[in-house]
Amino acid sequence: MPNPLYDALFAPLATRETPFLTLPDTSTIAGADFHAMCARVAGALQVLGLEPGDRMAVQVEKSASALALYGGAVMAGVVFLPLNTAYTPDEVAYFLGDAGAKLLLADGAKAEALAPVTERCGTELMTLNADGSGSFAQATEAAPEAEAVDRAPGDLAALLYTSGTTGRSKGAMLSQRNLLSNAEVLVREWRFTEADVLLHALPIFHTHGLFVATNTLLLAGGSMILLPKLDVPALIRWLPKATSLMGVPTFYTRLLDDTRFTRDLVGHIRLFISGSAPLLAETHTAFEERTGHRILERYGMTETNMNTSNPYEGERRAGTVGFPLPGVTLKITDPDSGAPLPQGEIGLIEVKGENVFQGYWQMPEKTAQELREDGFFITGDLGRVDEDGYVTIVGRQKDLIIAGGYNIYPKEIELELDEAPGVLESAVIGVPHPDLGEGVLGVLVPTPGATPDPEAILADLTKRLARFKVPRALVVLPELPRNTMGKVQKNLLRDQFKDWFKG
Ligand code: MCA
Ligand code: AMP
Repeated sequence: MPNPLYDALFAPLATRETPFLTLPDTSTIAGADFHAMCARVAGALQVLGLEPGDRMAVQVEKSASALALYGGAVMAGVVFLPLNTAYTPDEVAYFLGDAGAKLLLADGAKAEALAPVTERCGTELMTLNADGSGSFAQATEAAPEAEAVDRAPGDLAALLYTSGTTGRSKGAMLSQRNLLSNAEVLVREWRFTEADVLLHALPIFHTHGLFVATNTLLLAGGSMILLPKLDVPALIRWLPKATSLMGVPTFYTRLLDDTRFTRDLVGHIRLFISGSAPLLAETHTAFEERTGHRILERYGMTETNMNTSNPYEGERRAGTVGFPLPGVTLKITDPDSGAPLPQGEIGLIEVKGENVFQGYWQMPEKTAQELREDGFFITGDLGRVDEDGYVTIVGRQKDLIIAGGYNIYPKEIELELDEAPGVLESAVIGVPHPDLGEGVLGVLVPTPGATPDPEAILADLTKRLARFKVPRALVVLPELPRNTMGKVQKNLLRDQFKDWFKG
């Protein structure tokens, strides 16, 4: 019975006796053993009554068992909904309710705080801890190894939430075909083979660590060294055993900050890839000077997987995101009229291809705003294509901050700040940050006669919002700069506070 994503990515593991995963303690998990873990997850999901098309939300620490949840979901036809481990129970509640998730898998340490939320949402709560224990772990031990169920290429494999400019997150519906077509292209374009060992230190709740990294290595028949998070000393220990690394720009700036990161250390590496946020040209240059390697920068989105990439062979041009990938059509359009612009002009980047998602979960209007009837998706990124065909991202039309590769929508934070005691209104901006690329800064305007207490406001915010979204600092201004239409001029604020996080 066909299940295209399973057949291409996971089925080949079933007979593989060589390691698919290497863990931080140097132990390994053979392909066949990982396949069995996935099959038991699928078996447990079936015993629990989840059917193909049901949504399973997952908020667990990174581990081999956590990765097997993805494989098990693919086998059972269950839609995989991974959640950032930093999300608070309030934030998780929104995703469970919106997606109508049948099951939430969470770390045992968070179960008590999440129980009222899952009860309210009618979602079953089970636990899976990083050490492989928990009620779901027990369920998988008792479960039979299931066979993969039948799936069509257009069936949903995953629902990944992206924050929204209006403050409400939208679930990007990704089909089996969306994921598989992109993995096929990336394996070819980046020359991944079964000889590859990827050093995997990204989170597995986002497209980058979950699909770009994992799907590509699965399809190529390669293996991964699975580290729980970015930890530079661990990276330095493991780099000599790897052939490739994928990271957000912070990975590369932090490595460069360490004197042990040398050309000798990376003699075994064939490819460094960067994405999710702009890689500064100066990082690119410093990296090449230190290691002799040119980082390959690519550009993608949750809604589209990967759209463009610098070439494997040929010039990897600093400050650009390379060419549209095979199968991806990219055009630059006028933000007002939607009409295509002449080559070289700056406009909105639109993309079309098998990689482009199926729309936003239960949001037909939002889908219609961003996904044109002819299949072009309006990315919200501003860019241009130079005469050689290289795409450069020059900015964003969407009001979005990218800190350390995490997307943060100012509106969500402004809505909270506006409610804070003594605050009349607020504006949240991203300004240059030496480690994270952009850092979140909140600007407050007090209600007449009031003196807002930034520390108390931030402490309160932390209860409701994931910490990475909480502004690193709050500043108080008598008023916000506005244009004649009354719109807040965030560009002026960004300029005024551009040095806030510097030195
Ligand atoms: C952690 N903190 C952050 C971030 N990460 N603050 C802002 N932005 C962040 N990205 C805060 C924590 O809340 C905490 O705050 C403090 O920093 C230390 O936390 P810790 O966990 O120790 O941080 P870290 O381990 O140093 O993590 C930084 C990191 C990590 C390595 C940059 O965030 C990371 O792995 N980012 C990758 C994100 C990613 O995979 N993005 C791909 C999205 P406090 O001290 O207040 O408690 S997919 C995508 O964008 C598209 C599809 C694409 O093209 O890939
Ligand atoms: P997300 O919605 O989390 O998938 O983030 C997607 C956004 O990340 C894109 O719309 C871009 O704004 C940004 N992005 C991804 N890769 C790059 C890159 N190489 N350079 C600049 N921005 C990037």
